[in-house]
Amino acid sequence: MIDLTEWGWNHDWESQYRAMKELGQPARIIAMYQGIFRVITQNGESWAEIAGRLRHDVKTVWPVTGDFVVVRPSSRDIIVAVLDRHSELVRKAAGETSEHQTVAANVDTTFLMQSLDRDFNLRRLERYLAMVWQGRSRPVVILTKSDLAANADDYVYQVTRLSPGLPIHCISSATGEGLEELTSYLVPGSTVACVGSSGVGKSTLINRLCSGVEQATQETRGSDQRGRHTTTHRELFFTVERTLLIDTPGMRELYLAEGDVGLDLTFQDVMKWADGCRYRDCQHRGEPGCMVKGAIDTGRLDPDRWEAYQKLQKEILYQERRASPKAWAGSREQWKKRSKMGRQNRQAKEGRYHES
Ligand SMILES: Nc1nc2c(ncn2[C@@H]2O[C@H](COP(=O)(O)OP(=O)(O)O)[C@@H](O)[C@H]2O)c(=O)[nH]1
Ligand SMILES: [Mg+2]
Ligand SMILES: [Zn+2]
Repeated sequence: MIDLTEWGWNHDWESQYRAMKELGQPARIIAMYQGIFRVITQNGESWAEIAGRLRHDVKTVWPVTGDFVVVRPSSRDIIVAVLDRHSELVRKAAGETSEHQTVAANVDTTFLMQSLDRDFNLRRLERYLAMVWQGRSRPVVILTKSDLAANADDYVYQVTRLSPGLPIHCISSATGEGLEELTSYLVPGSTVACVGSSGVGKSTLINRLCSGVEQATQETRGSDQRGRHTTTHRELFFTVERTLLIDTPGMRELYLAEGDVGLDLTFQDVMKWADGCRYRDCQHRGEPGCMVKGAIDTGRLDPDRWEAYQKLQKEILYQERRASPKAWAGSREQWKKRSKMGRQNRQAKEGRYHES
């Protein structure tokens, strides 16, 4: 018998599941591979596929690694329900599509990983941060391969300037430097996902943190719907501290899906300046009393960061328009209304909004 609480099951999941008890038993997805899933239930690991009924329901949330689901035992378990997620990591799928790709679900902490040899890039880090904030998980920046960098502190400084208060660690899986700092995130029963470009050292780190438990490269064999044999990698692992770690596929480029909460949280400094502009619909293009321009001119706001913010905002709006063209028919008006509303919400939250 397996104790699912070790796999992150808790009272919240139990109360969601209570209404679905007659459907089957609870399970967590530990890997996915082209339509088949590796799941863990109280009886151990097995293969599962999604119920035909769910497959054709447009409202179905497609399960991903980290999801809690309800399965009906069968020769291959059948996934009959997906429990509501408390967090998720979602990006826009690559290419000319408005489809989303959920990378992992029910992630408490996300390790945003960049390596100090070639990969370090603040603009990319901003993208990842926006994705993590948007998905309601907690970001921790991990700069990897510190053994290859002579000036690791410079990089840390750059990230600190980007977002004061953001946890950041320099590590080396080769020498072990900094690894003990990460143990504070390895809370038993919690789930941590590693995200970042291919080659930054995600799997190597997971192997280190899991040493003696499991190997991140361990392969499981099964067969897909057409009966072909497939080899897949597990994506969810146990650390020594009984934390669950999710290895995500490296992304060459990250495109953001809809939602501007993540963007606002990632660019709090920019938001703060923009909220101070004299005119509420300031376009920050040289209007009198524009705080954004003022901040850039006096060196308090990095023009590259301002540009990055605008670029990501455009990208997200483009996504939203594609996703629901009707809602965006009066596009320009929507734009204005929307940015105004966002601003009023923020100001209301900070308790300094006055009707003017
Ligand atoms: N020098 C050095 N190399 C590392 C470190 N961590 C990983 N690597 C190497 O970087 C390469 C990519 O690592 P991998 O874990 O597969 O990256 P992933 O694609 O993010 O999973 C491998 O050759 C690793 O041996 C490190 O801390 N220092
Ligand atoms: Mg890997
Ligand atoms: Zn302005």
